[in-house]
Amino acid sequence: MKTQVAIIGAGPSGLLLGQLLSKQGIDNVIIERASGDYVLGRIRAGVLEQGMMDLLREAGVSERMDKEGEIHSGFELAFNNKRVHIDLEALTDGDTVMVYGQTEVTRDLMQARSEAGLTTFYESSNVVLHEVKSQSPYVTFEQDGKMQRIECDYIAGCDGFHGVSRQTIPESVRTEYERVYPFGWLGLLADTPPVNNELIYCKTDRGFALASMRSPTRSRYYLQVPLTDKAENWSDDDFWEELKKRLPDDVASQLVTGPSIEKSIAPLRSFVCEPMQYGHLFLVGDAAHIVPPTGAKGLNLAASDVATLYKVLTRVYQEGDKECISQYSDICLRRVWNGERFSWWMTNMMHDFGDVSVNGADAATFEKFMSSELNFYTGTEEGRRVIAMQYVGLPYEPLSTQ
Ligand code: RFL
Ligand code: PHB
Repeated sequence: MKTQVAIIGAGPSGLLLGQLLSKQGIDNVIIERASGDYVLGRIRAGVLEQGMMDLLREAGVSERMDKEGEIHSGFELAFNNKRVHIDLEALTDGDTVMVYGQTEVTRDLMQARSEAGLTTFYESSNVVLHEVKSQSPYVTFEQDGKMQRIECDYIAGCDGFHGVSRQTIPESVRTEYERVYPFGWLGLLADTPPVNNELIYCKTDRGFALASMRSPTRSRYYLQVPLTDKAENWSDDDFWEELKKRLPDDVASQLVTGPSIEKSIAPLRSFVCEPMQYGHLFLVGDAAHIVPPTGAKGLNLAASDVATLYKVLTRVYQEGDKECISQYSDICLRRVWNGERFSWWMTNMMHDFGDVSVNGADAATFEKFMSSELNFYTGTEEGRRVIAMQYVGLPYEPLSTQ
C-alpha cells in the first residue's frame, strides 16, 4: 500500500492532522494500536483554547462543538478559603476558552474520517517505522495476523508518550528534558451537575483539587494523590468526602454527589524531546512533549503542532517548498516551552509537595516561595493578566504565508 503521509496513532493529533491534510488533497493513512472504542474510553482533556477551536472549524469538524461546547470567560483560583476570579475575557483581548471534552473532539474527528472514507487501521500491532532518514520511508505492522507495509513520503508520529515514533530517532540525535512530580491526579467523572459554572483550581493544606465539568449535567473532579495510591482503592464516597474538604466552604456546601462513571489516576510529568523532526519523520503532540494537566495545555499544544505540520506539508506538496521542513521543530518548540513553563509554574504554585525538597529548597521554604507567588500574581490586575494570557493560549505561530 502507498500513501503520501503515514500517521501513527489515532488520538486527537493523528485524527486532526489526517482531516486537515485530506482537506488539502494530501492522502494519508492512520495506523492505531488500540481499538476505536478504547481510544474513546480514555477520559482526558476538557478545555480548548481559541486556536484549537479555530483549527477544528478549519478542519470542518466543529458543528457539534459549536452547539454543545460551553464558552468560559473566566475561571477561579481558590486558596486560604479565598476565591480569586480570573476574568479571561476582560484581562485579554476578549479571549475565552471552551469546555468540550477530548472524547467528544475525538468522536467528531472519527466520524468525519469515516464519512470521508479515509483509511484507518485499528488494533494494529508491532508497528515499526523504517528508513525515516531516506526519501522513501515505510511503516510495517501486523493486522489480523498478516504483515502490512505502507510506503509513504512522510511519517507523522502521533502515537503519544508511550509510542514508537520518538524511539525511532537515534539517541545520539535526541535530547530529552524531564521533570517527574511526586504526586498524581485522581480524576472522577459523574453525571451530576457541576458544583460551579466555572472551573475552580483549589490549593489546600490537604493537597490540590480541581472542579471541572463536561456539560451542565456531567462533572469532572480531580484530587492530588500520592503516586502510591490506586484508583480502585478510592471508593466514590471517599472521593466526595475528600473533595468537600478541599473545596472552599461555600462551594462544598453546593456539591452534588453521585456514582462515578470513570475513576483513574494520572501521573504528572513535564517532558520535551528535541528535535521534533528527523529526516522524513515528524513528532506531534504527546509523542514529543508532556505537560502536567494543571494549565490545561496538553491537548492544545498537540493541536498547535498539528496546525504547524499541516501548513508545512501543504507547502511541500502544493508549492514544492521543502525548505520549510527544517523549520517545523523550532516553530513548535517555541510554543511548547511556553506551555511547559506555564504548566510547571501552575503545578508548583497550586500543589502540596509534602516534605519533598524542590529546586534545592527544603519543602517549607519552597511552600513559602509558592504562597508568596500565588498571592503576588492573584493580588494585582497585572498578575491576573499574566495568568489569563497564558491560560487562553498564546497566538499560534504556524508557518507564515509570505
Ligand atoms: P494520545 O491521545 O496519547 O494518542 C496517541 C495514540 O497513539 C496510539 N499509539 C500507537 N499507535 C500505533 N502504534 C503504536 N506503537 C502506538 N502507541 C500508541 C495510542 O493508542 C493513542 O490512541 O496523544 P495525542 O493525539 O498527541 O493527544 C494528546 C492528548 O491526548 C494529551 O495531550 C492530553 O489528553 C493531555 N491531558 C490533558 N490535556 C489538556 O489539555 N487538558 C487536560 O485536562 C488533560 N487531562 C491529559 C489529561 C492526559 C492524561 N493522560 C495522558 C493519562 C488527563 C490524563 C489522564
Ligand atoms: C478537565 O476538565 O479534565 C480539566 C480541565 C482543566 C485542567 C485539567 C483538566 O487544567
